[in-house]
Order: sequence, then C-alpha cells, then structure tokens
Amino acid sequence: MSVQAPHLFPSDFLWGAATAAYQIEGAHLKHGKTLSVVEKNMNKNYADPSIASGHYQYWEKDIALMRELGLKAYRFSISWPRILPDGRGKINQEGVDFYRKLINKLKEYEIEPIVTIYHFDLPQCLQEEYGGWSSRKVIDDFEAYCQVLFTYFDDVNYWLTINEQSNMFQLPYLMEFNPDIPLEKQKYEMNHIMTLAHAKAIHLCRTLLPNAKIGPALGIIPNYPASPKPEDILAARYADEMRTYLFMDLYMKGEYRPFVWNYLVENGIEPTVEPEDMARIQSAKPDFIGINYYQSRVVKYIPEDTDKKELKLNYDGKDDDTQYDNIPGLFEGMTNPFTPKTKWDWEIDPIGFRYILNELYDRYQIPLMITENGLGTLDELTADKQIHDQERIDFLRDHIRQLQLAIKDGVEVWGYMPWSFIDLLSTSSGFRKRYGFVYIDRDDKDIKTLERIKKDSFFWYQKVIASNGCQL
Ligand code: BGP
Repeated sequence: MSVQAPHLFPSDFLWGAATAAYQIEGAHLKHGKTLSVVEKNMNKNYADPSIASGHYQYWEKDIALMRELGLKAYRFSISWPRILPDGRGKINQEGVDFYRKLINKLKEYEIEPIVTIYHFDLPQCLQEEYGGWSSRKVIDDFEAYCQVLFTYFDDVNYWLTINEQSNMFQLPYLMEFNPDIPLEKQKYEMNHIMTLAHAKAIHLCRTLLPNAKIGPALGIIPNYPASPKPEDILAARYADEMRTYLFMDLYMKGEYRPFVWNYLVENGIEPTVEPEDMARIQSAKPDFIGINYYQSRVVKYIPEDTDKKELKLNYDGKDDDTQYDNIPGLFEGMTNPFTPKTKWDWEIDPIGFRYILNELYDRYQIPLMITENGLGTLDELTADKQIHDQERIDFLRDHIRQLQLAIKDGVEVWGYMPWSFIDLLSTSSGFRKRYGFVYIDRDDKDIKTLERIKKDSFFWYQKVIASNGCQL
C-alpha cells in the first residue's frame, strides 16, 4: 500500500512569481511615462531601463507563459510615473490602460494579481520639487496615487504598499539624499515619512476596497551571532532590532522599539514625530506581511571607536567582494563560514528561511506571504537554446522544503512568489545577474532578440505548482 505524503500546502496556496515595473517594462520615457528616481540612479554600465525585458511590448506573450507555467498568482508593481507623469494631478490614460489590460488578462487566466504600489520608483519630478521622501508633502501625493489605483483597479484583491522600506536605508541608488543634512538623520526622517505614507495607503484601502488585503513587503535578513560570546549574541540582537524589528514594530504595533528610539535620541538622529503620527500608524494594521528573503547574515560585536562602514554590495559577481556595514558599538556584518554563497556573495541559507518565518510569526501572529525569494546567477544559453539552471532549481527546492516545514511548524503562509518570473534588470548588477524562470535573450550591451526561452527551472516549477508542492 502506498502512503501519501502529508499535503502540507493549503489547497488555495498562491503559487506565484514576482517582478517589478522598472526592471521589466522598458518604454521608460514613452507612452506618457516620465523618469523615476531609481531609473535615474541606475549604473550606466548596465542595460538601461528603456527596454529592460521588453515587457511593455511583449506583455501578452509573458502572460501566456505565466499561464503555461500554471501560476496561481503574479506579483508585479505599478509604476507611479507611468500613472501620474507629474507625480500628481493629470492621469496618463495610456498607463492606466496598460495595467488594466494586464489585470484583465491575468483574471481571464485565473492568475491572482498581487500589486505592489511602490517598488522604488518615486517620480523624479517630486524629488526635484520638494526632495521626495524627505518631505511630508509626499504623503498626500502618495495617497492621491493610491486613490487612482484603488479606483481604476478596484478588482485587485491583494496590495503591497511599499517594497523593502528596510533596504531603502542601505542601497544608495534607491533614494536621493541632501548632502547638507547628516545622512543618518535623513534616513530616519524618511523612514518615518514613508511609514506614514504606508499607513495612509492602508486607511484608504479600508475605505475604498474593504474586502481587499493589504500589507507591506519587507526585505528580511536574519542575523546570526559570529560566536557564542555574549557580546556577539547581543550584537545579533541589536542588528535585528535596527534592521528588522524597527520596521516590523512600526507596521504591526505603531511603535518605535525602545532600544531603537533610545539609540536614535542618543545620537541626535531621531525623526520628527508630530502629535497624531503614532496613532495614525497604529490604526493602520496590515492584513499580512510580505517577506522578501534571499539570505541570512552573521554579525559580530565591534567597539564604539570603530570607523563607520556602509554596505558595499558585490556588484560584479567576483567572489568575496562585499563590504559589510556596521553600526559602531553595536554590530558589524561578516561572512558566514558555514553557508555556501552565490557568485554575488549572498549567503544561501534555506534553514534561515524557516527560522525567520517562525520568528516573525511568533512575534506578530500575522499571516505571511513570501513576496520574493530566488537565486541571482549567470545563466548560459546553449547552442540549442536551452538553459540548464540546476543551481536555481536546487536553491528553490531547498527553500520550498523549508517553507513547507515552517508551515508544519504552524506558520500561516498565503503564498510564494519567487523572484523572478522572467529575467530582468537587476538594480545592483544589470542583466548579467539573472533570476527568472524565463530567459530573456539580451545582455547589458546588446538588446539582441528579446526572445523568451523557458529554462529548466520553468519546467520544474510547473510540476511543483501542479502537485501543490508535493513534487519537488
Ligand atoms: C530586492 C528587490 C528586487 C530585486 C531583488 C534582487 O531587494 O525588491 O527589486 O532587485 O532584491 O536584488 P538584485 O537585483 O540586487 O540582485
């Protein structure tokens, strides 16, 4: 008698895949769209966003591939400057029509759209007009943008407010800062303003789309202590406080964590908090939290008189080319001798995935959705036009296994959106670093044919979805 393995993924589990507008669409200054901050700051040695993956042109082909893959959901972002070229006011009907067609087609194929409202693409004109996220003026503009989305796309059931508020602190190309104001001070001011904008989006969604589900998508990196030394144990805790729980507590409890707040005050970098702010944030509880998980990190204690270091990513895929960041007196990142790494030095740690999902669910008791997870690597197109990306299959399989175990541990997870559906423009590393299930025939220098070619991982994931995660 054959015994069936326990069916651990719920029958309505959202097997999906993810992308973001500026990384796939192209047509970045066409059809009424204007420039965004992240597009402006893209490294000039990479493919520029004028074509990206050509999705604006080939969206129908792409959705047909999603259908063939068997996706139950698709996470994508709407480009703010495509909808509102001036940041506010006049609506670009062509932009609205583009996303309307996309959503209609997804619905026709019974693929649930999961829409990110903000994925790093602030209209450049708002940056120039009032300094973007450094001014409270952006809150009203963001709310007005949300109002347009909730009105035109009122059949979308899942919304993500802001992508990776936590990473916008660390990756310089995602934000623009005023050189005349101390950098750390600005970051925490911007973070506060962004949290208020996120709260406004949730409030508005409750009014206009009371049946929709809404939450943020946070980039999460669990921090492990470098050794059992008590100083290192504390360092890992502090790193989690500053890099994860600061954001989670703001979203979930509407509070600054006392440790973080005291640190900010001691260093004179606390944000300006107006009387109604915290109540407004507190009353905007999300329905779920989106988790972008790629890696874990090791941290060690470093004394206060150490020099400050900013994170410098490995941009070229050369081994050991990352400069880990620190906060003197609290912690400094370092490499983990126990985990393998991607070519870009990202620690491959599926068990860390299970660990952090348990940790977040225990603390906050809120459903989670995996909004990104994937392997960025070089993919080789063979002469007979195939891509044997076994490394990616192994990465995803190991992570899905741990996800399954996390669900068994009791964590409520709504869906899994690996990054990415098709190859796209990596913000940090251009087109060399690929993530997709579908290969796009182009590189940084040459647009080539933009042909869509299914990788081995495409056929593998197709079976995973069809078996609801039983066939890994
Ligand atoms: C996340 C972003 C994505 C994507 C991904 C991979 O931080 O939300 O937009 O870029 O990371 O990162 P990268 O392209 O730098 O490898």
